[in-house]
Amino acid sequence: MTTRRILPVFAIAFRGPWLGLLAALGVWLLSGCGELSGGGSRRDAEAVGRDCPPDEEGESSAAMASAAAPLRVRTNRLGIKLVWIPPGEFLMGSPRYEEDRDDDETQHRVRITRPFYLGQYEVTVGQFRRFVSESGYRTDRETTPVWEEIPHPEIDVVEYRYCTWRDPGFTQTDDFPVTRASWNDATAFCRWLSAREGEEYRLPTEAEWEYACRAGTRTRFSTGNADTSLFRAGQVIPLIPNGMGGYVSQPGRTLNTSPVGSFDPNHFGLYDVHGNVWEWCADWYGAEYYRHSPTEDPEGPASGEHRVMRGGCYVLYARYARSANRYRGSPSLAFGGTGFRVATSAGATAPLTAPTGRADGAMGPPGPRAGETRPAPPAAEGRRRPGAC
Ligand SMILES: [Ca+2]
Ligand SMILES: [Ca+2]
Repeated sequence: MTTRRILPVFAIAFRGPWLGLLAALGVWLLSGCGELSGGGSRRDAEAVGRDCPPDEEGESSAAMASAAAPLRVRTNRLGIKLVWIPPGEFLMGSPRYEEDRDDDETQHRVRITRPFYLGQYEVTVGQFRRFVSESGYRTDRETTPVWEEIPHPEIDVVEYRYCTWRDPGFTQTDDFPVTRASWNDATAFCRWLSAREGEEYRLPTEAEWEYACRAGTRTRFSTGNADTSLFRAGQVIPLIPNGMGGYVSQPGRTLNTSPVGSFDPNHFGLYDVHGNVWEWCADWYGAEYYRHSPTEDPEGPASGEHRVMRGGCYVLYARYARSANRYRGSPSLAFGGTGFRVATSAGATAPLTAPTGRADGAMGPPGPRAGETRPAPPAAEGRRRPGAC
């Protein structure tokens, strides 16, 4: 791995306890990276009638049937593993009773009418490096550097530096997710990948992303409702409430991203949909969009100021990684938690064929292959009884 510091560290400051440092980091995230709560209004819930009460929740039959089927994965020439996602119907957004929900999560029914492939993992540093080396692309962060504070709680200091995807402020290998990728960078990667592979790659729509993330569940996370349920499935800030107004840290966890696939997948076989890095979606963000969204294959507002990102990231609490949580940023925004995964509709309607092999030069982490069994369904808390509300 090549790590390059654009500017040397010029200052080392701030001494304080571990939790104080994390609190400072949280303040930075909330102030420097934008507002984390969604827009919209409390009117949203009333606009679509009642939400499903907890005891009447149904489950997506297509998603559940798919969960029992063999995992269908193909690997493209770059080595990106793509999981086949079946068409289906689901409730997008969150019910009014969901803890920590924002007003822009009005629950509404959505149908994904066409199957598609979605990256099994977030795009990695190694894959992004191939893109940059072959195309000469310079990211938004490289053309417009941004000053950052990088905490080092293990030695009780904060350093200040310019960070890019090459140098995130901690040691990374090629299997880590790329960070500090803007929406512009992510879509440039998709254009390059499309030309290289001879098939169209794109970012998932926001609806496709949430459908794939939930994989048939309606709970706060694909793992259940409790924050602690997420710790086995995603890299979020390693703190949990101690019940006395404070937090305790999870032993053995770091403040960095983790190599992709380090945690349990959801039962579509997708890794890191919760946490690690935020994932850019194709859509413009619309705070009111859910109130009038088309039912079939919604693609977001026709125009806007911000693009959508989903899934939370490694320096935020679990609640930001909820399946329904929405965040957004300008297309050029890139910070420590911004990454992406790719989608393609190419070949998604073709019948299942023999497992595909990896071509020469393929890159990417290991993972389930076509024909392998899907991961076990989530705990009972994350499953729902048949029958829609
Ligand atoms: Ca939000
Ligand atoms: Ca993620």
